[in-house]
Amino acid sequence: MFERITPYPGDPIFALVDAFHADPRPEKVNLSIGIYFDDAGRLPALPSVRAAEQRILAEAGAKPYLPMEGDAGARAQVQALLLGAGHPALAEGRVATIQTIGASGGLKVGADFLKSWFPDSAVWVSDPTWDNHRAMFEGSGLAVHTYPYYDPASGGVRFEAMLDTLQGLPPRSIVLLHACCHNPTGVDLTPDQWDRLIPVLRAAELLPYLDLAYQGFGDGIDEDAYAVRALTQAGLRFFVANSFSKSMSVYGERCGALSVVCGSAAEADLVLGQMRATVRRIYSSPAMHAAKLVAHVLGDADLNVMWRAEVAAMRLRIATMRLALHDRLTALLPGRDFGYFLSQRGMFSYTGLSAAQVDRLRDECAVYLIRSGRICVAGLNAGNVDRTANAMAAVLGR
Ligand code: KET
Repeated sequence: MFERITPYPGDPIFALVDAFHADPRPEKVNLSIGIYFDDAGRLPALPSVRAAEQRILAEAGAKPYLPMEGDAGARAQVQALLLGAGHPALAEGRVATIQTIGASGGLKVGADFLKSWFPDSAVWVSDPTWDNHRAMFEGSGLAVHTYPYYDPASGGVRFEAMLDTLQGLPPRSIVLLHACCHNPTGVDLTPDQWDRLIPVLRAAELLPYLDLAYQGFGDGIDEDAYAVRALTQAGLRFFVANSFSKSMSVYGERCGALSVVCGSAAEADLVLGQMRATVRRIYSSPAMHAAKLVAHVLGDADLNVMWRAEVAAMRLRIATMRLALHDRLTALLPGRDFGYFLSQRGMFSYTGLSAAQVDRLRDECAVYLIRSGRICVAGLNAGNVDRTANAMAAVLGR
């Protein structure tokens, strides 16, 4: 019956985490997965989230199913976080939001929804992107292509080439965009570039799909929502999947949402209805604890302030590590330009290290990063940044 099933080679990111944990070398450094670690190398439990959990425990009671679309309080908080409280689009009722199983669940529900209602549309993702984007959309039966994005020569965005490609796409093509903290490159569009992109999306009648997994890790919680707000302001209809995995350090709780900004309340009702139907067919309804966490942390004024400060501290620590790695590498290899560590945004840096150099870092120095050369800067700390810089300099210098 099952002999013909091919073996799963494993996911490149999760497999590397397993390899890291199995490595007996005590000095090992984990820069693989997109997880924020504190300066002691620990996964933080944010005080705002812990306070929310205490309240949730205190009021623990019956545990009915949530509705397919999730908890109303959590959904309203997500909308306010994305657009800013009191945004006219919210008052107009033209945003349809469902609580999802992390951003991944949101991306998947959106992909299935799009396959049902836009079956002839193809998906266009940045070159490069998070590998799972392609896997998820292809898994829903949609064709996936790439548009030009990262320019290895300049370390910037091939913005004109990106616009050229996008303006030539068939109407209703789906364009996956990283709202901030581009994974894997750390290279984002500037607000000016978003402002130039939006008319192109509109003129070509494209369907933007934003992935916002790192809100708060770029320039700030509101700053990182620039794309969401600018697209809404421009009157575009679009999808946005957002995550709290990183910003609340609740990876295993699977807190996320999918929102669709629509043209009217009537449209939003139709979209919400079919998103509910899509959820019912996949996992029926989302998780209650995840909903309560989001609703409490964002919905309680004190916890919200606390959380914003915690996110700012994580963002600042990453910036400090970027600077430390930059300075150390510049001292070790004075002829080279490591300015990209400072200009890139979010958890990730694209180092330009080749797969062979990445393999050497792992084998010879116990420094783990994925083979694209992406490092998770949030895995660096005061105790390992010098060692990491020395190891990188050694493989770069030879
Ligand atoms: N979108 C992006 C762009 C992303 O980098 C991740 C996770 C997710 C969505 C998933 O978010 P969640 O809400 O937890 O479902 N990325 C890291 C971990 C992973 O690969 O799953 C990473 O790239 O290392």
